[in-house]
Amino acid sequence: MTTVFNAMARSSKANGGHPLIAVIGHPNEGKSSVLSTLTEDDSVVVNDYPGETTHCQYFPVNLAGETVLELVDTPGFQNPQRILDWMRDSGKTDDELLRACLDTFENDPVFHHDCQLLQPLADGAAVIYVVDCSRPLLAVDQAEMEILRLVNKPRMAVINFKDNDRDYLPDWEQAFRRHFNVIREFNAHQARFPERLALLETLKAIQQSWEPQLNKAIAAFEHNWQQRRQQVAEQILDYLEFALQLTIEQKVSASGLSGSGSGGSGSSGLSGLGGLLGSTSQAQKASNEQATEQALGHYQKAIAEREQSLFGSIRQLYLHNHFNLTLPAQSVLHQDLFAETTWEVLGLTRKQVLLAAAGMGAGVGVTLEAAVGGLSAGLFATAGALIGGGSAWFLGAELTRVKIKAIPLGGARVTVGPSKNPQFPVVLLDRALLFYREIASHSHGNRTDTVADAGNQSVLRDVASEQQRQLLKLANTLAEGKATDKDREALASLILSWLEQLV
Ligand SMILES: Nc1nc2c(ncn2[C@@H]2O[C@H](COP(=O)(O)OP(=O)(O)OP(=O)(O)O)[C@@H](O)[C@H]2O)c(=O)[nH]1
Ligand SMILES: [Mg+2]
Repeated sequence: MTTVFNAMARSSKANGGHPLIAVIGHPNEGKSSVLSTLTEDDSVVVNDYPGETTHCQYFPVNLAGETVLELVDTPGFQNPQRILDWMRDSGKTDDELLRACLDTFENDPVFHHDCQLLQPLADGAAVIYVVDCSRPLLAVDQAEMEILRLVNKPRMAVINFKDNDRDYLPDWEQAFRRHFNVIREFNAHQARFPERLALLETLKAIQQSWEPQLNKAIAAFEHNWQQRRQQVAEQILDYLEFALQLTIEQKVSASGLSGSGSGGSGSSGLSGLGGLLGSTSQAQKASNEQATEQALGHYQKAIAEREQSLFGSIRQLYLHNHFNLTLPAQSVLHQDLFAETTWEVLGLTRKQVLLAAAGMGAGVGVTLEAAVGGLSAGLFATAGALIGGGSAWFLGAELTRVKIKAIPLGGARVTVGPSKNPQFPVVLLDRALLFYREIASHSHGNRTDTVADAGNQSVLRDVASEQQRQLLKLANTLAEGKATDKDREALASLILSWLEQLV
């Protein structure tokens, strides 16, 4: 997919008529973080160290080859009081003041940052003034705001709370009222897509002539997000199809068998395996066990790898390309797909499975009992434990079929999969939805590990029972390779409707 964003061209000027907005403020207040979140660009440098940004960087937002909006990251003010004193003495205002100020200070290294941040204003930029209002208002802040008032560019104040302390807010608000028409709270670490759009909406109020371009940009952002969600829904569908249809075959070495597969007949599930094990030698049992274990291992690995590739692709679609964001510590996604905890926390409840699967007929079959049985009793134990544990494992909770079949010229073949467990698609889907929720709600300016936890519990336990029924039915047709285009479309749109509710 081509993204609407393009942060490559970093030296553009507002000569194309599109809105140009400089993000300005005191050092270390979160300017770069706000810009990163607004442009969905995690290549913007954000750092604890004040003075991280030392020169302007331009971040155009491109839509179908056209720049509709451009944000400028700027260094923080270094000498606001001295600049303000000079400005007051100059007796000038507006553009004349701006130009005179740049002419006077641009070759003085002491004023390098101040001139850098004022330059975009001379190029026609409006101002987003970012302040962390969880700290007290200082004289330098008043000086910065006064400079912005004197040069008189369209401007809004953006309150970015770095802490929860709101005690100083009244002082700030009073100062803002003197210098800005528009004031908006926007948290660079927490703002999600709707809040970002709301900020763009607000920009219309500071520069009316930009309204058509801003409307166009907002519509394009919305369209782009819809497209991304559709892509994610399709990718999840492909992943489900892969996992539900997967079978792994493993040859059992003939050397391990005492006879030439005499006991092995075409068989499936517990009775087949039990029959085979009951009538063969110890060596044969060991070989069968080993092959089954290997096949189950390959089966789980193939699905886990496919899940990781899906996750990587969702991450890319949501433009988390540079910063390796960490999921909340308590997220169930830290657990393996086949870990017991995963199956306890995700999937439907016993009652929901029974209700949703009612009337589905043989498609779910014996595994329905399995799915609502004791899921915690070693569901994904290794094959060794599985065989050693005997029937309890299978009857308790069968994830997938294991077939062992003798081969005419000696040896046998173990087949694992496809899974007919009705919880299987639900757990796979629940994990994909959870991952999507974390990624799509993670703001690009947030580079810390303290991601707001959106909750760990199953998404699908909370959807309407009719949707759960539909999901099980459609997943079953997918698993059996009988899904028509209409079934696939129905499942994709069901997934899409859940994705839409998550951000
Ligand atoms: N908790 C929290 N921290 C934030 C927020 N915004 C920024 N920070 C942190 O504040 C520090 C400075 O953020 P930057 O975005 O680099 O600030 P800046 O204003 O661009 O800084 P300079 O370029 O150095 O002037 C970083 O450690 C950020 O993670 C926020 O909304 N919440
Ligand atoms: Mg910065």
